[in-house]
Amino acid sequence: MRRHPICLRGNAKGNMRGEPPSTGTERGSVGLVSDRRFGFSTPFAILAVVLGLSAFAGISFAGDVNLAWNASTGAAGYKVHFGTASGAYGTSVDVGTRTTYTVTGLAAGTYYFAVTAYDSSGVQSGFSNEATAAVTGGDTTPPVISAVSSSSVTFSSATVTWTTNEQTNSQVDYGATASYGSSTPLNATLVTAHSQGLSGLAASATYHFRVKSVDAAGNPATSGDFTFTTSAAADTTAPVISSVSSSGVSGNAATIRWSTNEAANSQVQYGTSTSYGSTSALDPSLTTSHTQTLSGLAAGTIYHYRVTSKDAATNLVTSSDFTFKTTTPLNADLVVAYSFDEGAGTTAADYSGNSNTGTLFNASWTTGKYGNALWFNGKNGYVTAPCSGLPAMNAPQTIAYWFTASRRATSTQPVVSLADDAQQISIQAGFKDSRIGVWQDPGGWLVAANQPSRTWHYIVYTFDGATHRFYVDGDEKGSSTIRPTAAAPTSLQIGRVRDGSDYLRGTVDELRVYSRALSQTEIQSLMNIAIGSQP
Ligand SMILES: [Ca+2]
Ligand SMILES: [Ca+2]
Ligand SMILES: [Ca+2]
Repeated sequence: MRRHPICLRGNAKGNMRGEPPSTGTERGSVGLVSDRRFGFSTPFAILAVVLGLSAFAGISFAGDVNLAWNASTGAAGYKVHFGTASGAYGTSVDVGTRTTYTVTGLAAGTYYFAVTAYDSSGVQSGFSNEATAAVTGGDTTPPVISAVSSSSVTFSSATVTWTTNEQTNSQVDYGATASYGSSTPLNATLVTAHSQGLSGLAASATYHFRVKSVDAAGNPATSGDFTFTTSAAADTTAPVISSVSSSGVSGNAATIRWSTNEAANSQVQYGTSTSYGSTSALDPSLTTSHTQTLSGLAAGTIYHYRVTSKDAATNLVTSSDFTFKTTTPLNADLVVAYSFDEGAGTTAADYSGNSNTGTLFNASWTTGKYGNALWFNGKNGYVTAPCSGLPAMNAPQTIAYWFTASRRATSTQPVVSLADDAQQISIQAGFKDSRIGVWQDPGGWLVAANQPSRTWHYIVYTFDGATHRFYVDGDEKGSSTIRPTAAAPTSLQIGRVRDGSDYLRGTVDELRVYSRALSQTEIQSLMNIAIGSQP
């Protein structure tokens, strides 16, 4: 039996321990039993394990342990043994003839190492002395950050993403400068694909950010500086409306204008009450100066309206209520209209459409204010006509005509008499008691004025249901609120009263009767328009 006693020499610190062989005395095994018998007289190897943990720090990593030992004479190779309990080496590695070795990838903990030598016949020595190493931290390699980017950048938020080559937690530092100042909450979940949302950002601002990843062993990595710029702030403010106005109001249309303090679209809601009910066509163009035309309106009607504008961000504003009143056409409610322009014959056409054709008796054609007119002789000249559509005496009405007196009137001289056949009740416009005006019979003056000069004058009487007004040449000369008789006329007389007791001496032209009270403005318009050319 060939013996290979092992002499364990001291390690670097000079302490050396001899260990009994783990196997018996059979051939191929280390015969420490024999060695004990024969002593360590024949050294096979001189082994001393030196841990190079700190000495090799420059090339080592946490989790790695560097070992070195003395060469043993006659050794064909070495085996490194290690485990987590002293003397219990669960792992062995044949490292060949080398005398240094690095055990890698160890988890944190305390490890125990020893080395054996074997000869060319495979006979193995006993264990060398035991070296220990405390592995702390394990992984000391920081993560590698890549693919840092920002996305989904809005006026107040952004998303930052990145990847790491190992699983790490996630956090982002951000701020107005590369000094940052704000951080997202640490997301401790270990991942390699990272996403962090940033919120509460300022609009239209440039942000600096960096990402941070720490691996499970606590090795941190921080990216370089990146930036993104938030978009402009979202518009959440409705436009402000000003200068709402109506203009160009006619009998059936009106133009509505308004301004807004920012570009917005245009629409008008309108109707005969504050419930509106109608809307103009929406003009989607964005402008600060708005114009909408309303058409198809009813004449002489008060309209309520309000305007709406919506900005590009669909913030809507609606104005308060406004009103306008459509105009009434001059021919509205015209029930009798004689131009007396025929110039010949015994009839006078009614242009009102009511066919109240006048029949002439001893009335003469003459030159009028506009075209021709009729002259009444003060004795037996008159015109009589039916009175279709003529208002009752106490109903709103207007009697209007051009007149020129041949001489100053001192007696009753009716120009127009609207009479009730049955009771001879009448409303008469003309001269009475040296005045000019309108009276009811029986009764007296409803309203009157001094006689004007003996030239053409435009004489107008209106009653709106409450107030009588008397105009000469467009100027109001008198008014009253006398309650008139309720009789409805059944006869229209021009130039006399129905019973023939009084006759007019003078010229009458452009006689109109309305079933409504014209305004002074309308009267002033009417006096300049001949019936023949009235729209
Ligand atoms: Ca690492
Ligand atoms: Ca806005
Ligand atoms: Ca005429």
